[in-house]
Amino acid sequence: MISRRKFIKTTLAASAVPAAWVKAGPRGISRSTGEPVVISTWSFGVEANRAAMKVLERGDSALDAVEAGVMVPEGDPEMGGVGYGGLPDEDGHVTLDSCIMDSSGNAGSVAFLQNIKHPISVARKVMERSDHVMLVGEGAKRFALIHGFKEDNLLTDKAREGWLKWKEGLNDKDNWGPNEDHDTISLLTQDEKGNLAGACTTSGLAFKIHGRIGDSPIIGAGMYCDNDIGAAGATGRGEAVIKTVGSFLVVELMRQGYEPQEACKKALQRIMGKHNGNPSFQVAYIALRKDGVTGAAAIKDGFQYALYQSGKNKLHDVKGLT
Ligand code: SD4
Repeated sequence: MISRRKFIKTTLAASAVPAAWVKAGPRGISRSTGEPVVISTWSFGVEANRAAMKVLERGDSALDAVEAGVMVPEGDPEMGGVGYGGLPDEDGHVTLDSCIMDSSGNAGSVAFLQNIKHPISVARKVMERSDHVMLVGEGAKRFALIHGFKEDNLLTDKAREGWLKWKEGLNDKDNWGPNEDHDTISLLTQDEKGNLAGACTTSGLAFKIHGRIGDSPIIGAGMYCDNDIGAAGATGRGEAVIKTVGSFLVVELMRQGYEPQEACKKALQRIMGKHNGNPSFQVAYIALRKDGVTGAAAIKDGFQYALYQSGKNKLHDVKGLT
């Protein structure tokens, strides 16, 4: 059995915390500029970033900005992975997962929510108008309706056609989620005061089992924000993210002194290590540190993230780790 002394010695060595960081401590991350920053997942993040930056440039909060940003793909019927137009579950129901966190560590979340176009705004209401963090299903919908949200049919003809095609093609190799199109938006912001916020919203894996909830509404899995350190968000195979508490892990690695990029990479390596180094699925993380430095990493090629910083809103390709 490993002795306590040996355990502490080996884990300290393995954590490779930079000496400068040990001196400065977690509050040693300072902010170099007052410039707002927005980072988000996938190519539609460019539009979402634009909406979020508009809010930040007005001088409004990081929280207002993340909500406004992710509402763009949520409201877009052409977007198959988020909100209205999202691909349904195996029974043809569009079920939505969302979470939001502010700079004070407040959090709100909804899961398995149906017929409400902007789940992120319901998540924010849960945060601000209840003393709970997470509401699911019928209860979440009832909460939304009493707060003035309207019911909508979220299943577009395009998504219904896609679902029918999937159903007609069912075979014995089907694995409830053959579709590796990833479309979740995680979006992180920093406002001019230096405060951070994060949001994550999705219709989840296409054609999932009815009732399945992914990582996106789970605080610490799909997204996490700690105003002293940084924020992180996820996209990809939610089950793998939940099992490693992915976004929380990225933030904790930044707390230990890892650069945002390295923190994303290390958190993915945790997943890869549990799948013989080469999982068959995609997971990607984005990170925004308190000093405005960002990072991103993905298991597979094909991941893109959008970064709006220093007046430029650009899409970046990420090379996969496998
Ligand atoms: C989920 N993480 O429900 C989500 C899916 C996703 O891009 O990210 N798609 O597991």
